[in-house]
Amino acid sequence: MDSGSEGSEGSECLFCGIVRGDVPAEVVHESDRTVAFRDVNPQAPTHVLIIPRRHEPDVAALAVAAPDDVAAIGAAVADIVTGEGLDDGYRVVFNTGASANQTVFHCHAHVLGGRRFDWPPG
Ligand code: DGP
Repeated sequence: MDSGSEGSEGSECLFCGIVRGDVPAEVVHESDRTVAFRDVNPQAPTHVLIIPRRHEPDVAALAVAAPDDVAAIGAAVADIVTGEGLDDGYRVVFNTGASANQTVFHCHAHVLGGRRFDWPPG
């Protein structure tokens, strides 16, 4: 199973590697439950990924297994909005499943800001 495959975890999961510090990342925020770092392929002037330290494949699975981690992601969003100066507006996205272009199957919230966003999304 490759590093981004559904169900991978532990040493097989890219984002678990970032949590452990084995995979380098530009970390911008940490809490006891979350790590946030800049996306390697940014889609906006600010593009931060927030991940739970716990490995779950998506936000729905995380909500079942560890609802406090979902709340911790929300709290991290608030800190990142303040830290990155996104008070004018920003977008939080959980791509979930292959048809929504999820490519890394360790739950992550994209926090995007610094430009305008269209609706409906593409
Ligand atoms: P998604 O398509 O929603 O699964 O988003 C996965 C994101 O992860 C994508 O925007 C690119 C980012 N990404 C993939 N590999 C790495 C990496 O090694 N480091 C960092 N910082 N971001 C990564």
